[in-house]
Amino acid sequence: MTKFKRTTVTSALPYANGPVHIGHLAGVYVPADIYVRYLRLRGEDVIFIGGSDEHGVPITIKAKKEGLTPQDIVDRYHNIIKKSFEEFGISFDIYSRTSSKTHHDTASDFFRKLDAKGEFIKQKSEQYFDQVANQFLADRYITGKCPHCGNENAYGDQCEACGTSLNSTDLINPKSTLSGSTPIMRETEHWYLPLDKHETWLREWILDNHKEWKTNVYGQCKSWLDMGLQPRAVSRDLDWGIPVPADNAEGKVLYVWFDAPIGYISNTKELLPDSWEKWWKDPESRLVHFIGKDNIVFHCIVFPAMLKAEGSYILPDNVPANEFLNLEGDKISTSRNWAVWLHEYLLDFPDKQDVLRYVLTANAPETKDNDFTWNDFQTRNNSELVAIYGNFVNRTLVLTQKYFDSKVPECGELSDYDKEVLERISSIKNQVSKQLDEFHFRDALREAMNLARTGNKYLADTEPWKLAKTDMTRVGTILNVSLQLAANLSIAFEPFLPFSSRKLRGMLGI
Ligand code: B3M
Ligand code: ZN
Repeated sequence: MTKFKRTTVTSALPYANGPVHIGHLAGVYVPADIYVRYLRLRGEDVIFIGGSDEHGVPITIKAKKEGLTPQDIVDRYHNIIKKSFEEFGISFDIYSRTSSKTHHDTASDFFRKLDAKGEFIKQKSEQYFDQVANQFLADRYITGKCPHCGNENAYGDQCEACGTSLNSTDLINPKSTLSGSTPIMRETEHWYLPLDKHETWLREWILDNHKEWKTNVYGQCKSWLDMGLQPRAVSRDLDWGIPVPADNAEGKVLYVWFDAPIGYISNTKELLPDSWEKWWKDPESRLVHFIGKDNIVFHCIVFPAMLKAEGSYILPDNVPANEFLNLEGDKISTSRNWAVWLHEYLLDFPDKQDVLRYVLTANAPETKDNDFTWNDFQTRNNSELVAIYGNFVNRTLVLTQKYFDSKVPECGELSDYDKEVLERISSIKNQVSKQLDEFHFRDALREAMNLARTGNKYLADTEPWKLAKTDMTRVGTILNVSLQLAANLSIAFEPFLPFSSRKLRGMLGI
């Protein structure tokens, strides 16, 4: 943080084709929110940018299935997602959407600038075309027999039966899902970002200069770079998205992965119309992207190449991507409806945001895929949140009420033990900070919980309820120390458990 004046924190823009689930939360939004709240607590200049990703093929497929327009679909899910994030305490400074005018303009201008600078190449290729529906077919719009396992209903991009990634041309007996007809091959032309041209500086920038990135992120980048980068198409033949702002581009839109990351910029513009540039262009500004592991290549390689090609932007300083969260031993899946959906959780547990935030952080998939189970949820609630944190706060407040009528008692002479406990406060604070600076959220949370553990042990060791008969001065000192500890708990936990912290500050009158 030291060498930077301000930090722009982004979290992946969720596709507005379904609600948000615990996998998204654990991987992206909870850690991003913790980090932002932590920076705010430290008095850093920070903005937290979010929004919905409203383009891409899955949205058009969902719309067709329901007999609605893509706009209907994104309106529905954007609103659900936005509301559930708000209720869950994800403290975005802005949550906008890529169908906004600002975004369409910003992404179009970005494309135009790269085009004018000669940063694209145009290439012809053959693609499946549906003659009945009269349109080119995205891979998802084609089904056929999987060449690996024989599943008759494999998609053009993936066979869900055997998990293999496919190209639509791999499918045996391909059929268009739009009309059921057999598609033909037809020539089309697209704009490509020649990533191969960027390989040299990308290698140096990541492999030499960002060795501090998480090993999962660094490793994935290295393997992409070692395989050698290829030009990537930035346009598609599709009728939903941002029209390609160039000549001879009829029926073509910007590829969703070209426009979506520009959404971070558009949303900053919408938040700060007059000063957005300094957050994105001043070398003293720092950019941090929170994402899931499936988005690493786009944020560490493709988007930086776009920013570099444009020429006036800073590059991300860190991309602390997480691995995946499973649910009860099984992969979370929107299509199989195997997920805990945030908006449904909030209906079932309207005032238990912090419990889920706690469990998802304590069990975050930081270095490997992890599993969410309701059993673990219950255990962590009962034996950690209630038995450690809740118990300490409760005992401290009840004793203060009982013996001092809820007034903060005076602090008498401090014993060595008292001093040791007070020192623990600042050493734990440093530990939490250090872990958060390094994006180790689980360890940071564990440290914060150690403060509550310290408090419980302190009360158990000093037994103020026994001293109440003989030495009220000493009881006052113990409770004074305990109250200081509780006050600091509300700070240490603020990034993680913001609802409980606010409540605790209210109870303590701070
Ligand atoms: N919507 C993919 C995802 O939600 C994509 C992220 C865009 S971030 C610019 O996983
Ligand atoms: Zn298969």
